[in-house]
Amino acid sequence: MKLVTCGLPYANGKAHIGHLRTYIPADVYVRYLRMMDEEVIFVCGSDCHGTPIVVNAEAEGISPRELVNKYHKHFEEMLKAINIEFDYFGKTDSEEHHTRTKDIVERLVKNGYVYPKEIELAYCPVCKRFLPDRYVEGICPYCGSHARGDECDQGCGRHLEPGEILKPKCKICGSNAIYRKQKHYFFRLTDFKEFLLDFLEDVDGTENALNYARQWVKGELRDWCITRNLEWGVKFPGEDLVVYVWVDAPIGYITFTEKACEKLGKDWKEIWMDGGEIIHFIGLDIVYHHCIFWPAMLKGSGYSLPDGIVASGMVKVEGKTFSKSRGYVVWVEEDYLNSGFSTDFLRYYIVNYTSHQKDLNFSWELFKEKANNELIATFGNFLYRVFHFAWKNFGEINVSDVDSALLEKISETKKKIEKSIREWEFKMASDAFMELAAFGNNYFQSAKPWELIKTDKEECERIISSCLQLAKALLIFAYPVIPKTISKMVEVIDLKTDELNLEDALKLAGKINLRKPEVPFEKIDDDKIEKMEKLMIERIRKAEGGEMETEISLEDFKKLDLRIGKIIKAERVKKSKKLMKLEIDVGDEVRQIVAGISEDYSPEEIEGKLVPVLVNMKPAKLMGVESRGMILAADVDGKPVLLHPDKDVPAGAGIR
Ligand code: B3M
Ligand code: ZN
Repeated sequence: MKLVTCGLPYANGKAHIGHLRTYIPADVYVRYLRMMDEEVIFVCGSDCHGTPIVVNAEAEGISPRELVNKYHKHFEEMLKAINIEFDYFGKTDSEEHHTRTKDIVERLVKNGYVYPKEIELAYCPVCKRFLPDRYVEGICPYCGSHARGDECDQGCGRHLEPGEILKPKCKICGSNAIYRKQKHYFFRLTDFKEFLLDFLEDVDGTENALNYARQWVKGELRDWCITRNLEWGVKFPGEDLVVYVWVDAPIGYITFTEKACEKLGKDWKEIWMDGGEIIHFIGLDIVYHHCIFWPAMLKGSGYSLPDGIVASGMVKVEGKTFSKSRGYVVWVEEDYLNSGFSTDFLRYYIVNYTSHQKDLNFSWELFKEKANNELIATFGNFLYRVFHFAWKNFGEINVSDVDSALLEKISETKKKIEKSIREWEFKMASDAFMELAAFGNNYFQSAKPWELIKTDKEECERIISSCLQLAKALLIFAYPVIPKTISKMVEVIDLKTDELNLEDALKLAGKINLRKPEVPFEKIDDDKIEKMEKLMIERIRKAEGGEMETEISLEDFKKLDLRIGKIIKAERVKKSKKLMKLEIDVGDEVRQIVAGISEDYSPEEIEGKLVPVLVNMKPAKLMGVESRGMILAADVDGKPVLLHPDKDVPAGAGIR
């Protein structure tokens, strides 16, 4: 029995493309394995503990439990929408999880791998509390970058031990923290150096992860502080402390396996106690935890070790490093699903953009091209043409005689896919079926069945039979990547997705009673992509502007030179429906200002009126007419309504 897991999302925020970068390939992997007759259990769940949760809950003004429930539900919905089908998607704040974590910690204690030690911890004298992990920010002692409590998130990426961060500041109130002594518990990671070196030689997985980890272990290992001053989390036995979130989070893999097995009528111990096969899919940023801490914990407590650690490369958005705070992000719900794009487009993009280990760049333009040119014009086109032709001209057809060159091609593709999957090369697998579809298009095009049907119906039937066999193979090969579309398409030739098997791609389809096919995909139009790009630019701009966007200081406000001006003269701008040229006395001079009020006011009715003016507006030319300043008006459904002072005031009176 094989277990496949995905890194657990923190239940403190919404799903984004960074999550999918790992989850979609893992889901694709599992679907292929199942079509290769492997028995696989696939689990994941919400990471509910640690300061990432507590700090965000505090910021949202709700309890950690409320926060966790909210985002857990969100993730469940997103996974369902994207067709990522875990056998179990759990939560680490469940009772079973507390029990399993307690068991492992107690075993580590019993086996002599845990010891207490007094350490200096960051403490906020204003908030009067210790500052675990994300409660403290400061400087990374290794690279000098700005870092948060337990990780150098903006610099070298190292895990930081409590007390290591330099110039600590309280994240909540901003005061300088001081260091104070307190007793904590440590795991003897240094005892595992030899074990880890061997483990990292033997374990399967992607080189990006393993190479890093080997370097770290060859360098210096330090014992690991595994307790924290928090209320929320799994209690450390006998103390008023909880275990560090990175102790309990990976144990979630075990808890969730137990739950999945309960559901499926299997025995979880076969995996975690008797050495079943365990494969972890993770992001590059959590390699240290999965290749070093986790195997040492498992070894120290007598559980089975992972057999494969597969790390996905990093994510870029429109060419820039993924960053939620800087706006380089694609939100699964808000951006993608709410815009109505087919989820299969995104699955294909993520799998097919590049090798699993390399950086994936998400660009809306490329997204459109890949969907329109590859999935629609190549893949969908072949299926639809063949199905439609066969349905219209034959209805029922017996696929018993298939061109041997075609069968050969199908067999080659199948081998390529099997090999790619074993090597974690999901792009190669999807390239393989895309090439087969292109081959199919050529075959159909050069055989010209639309002519043959008139001249040689028998030959035409042979050609279409061959094409149908190819179509059947394509449905099977592509199912793991684009399951939603394929579930719909298989109905045309009466297949069932839960019975699909790679071997069947070569078995002759036999008698088929065709159903009328639907068009497999809807084309993506330029407008929609432009809208997405605009949205992205807007978000980045906002992020750059930072605070300015929402709140401005009195200082900022004082930069505006706002005065009451008197309209001396008004005249419509020639050839413009909207614009009116105004001469306005702003106290010390008369300004020429162009305003978009011609549709709503006549020059006569506004001459002599007092209006507010932004005097230090950058000069601009509107329809070739210079404008120095801007009049302010109320905006009522896009129509301007002029504003006038309550009493008569002199031109040039300031506005505060
Ligand atoms: N929640 C960290 C992260 O999302 C963490 C993964 C846990 S995997 C056991 O980066
Ligand atoms: Zn650093």
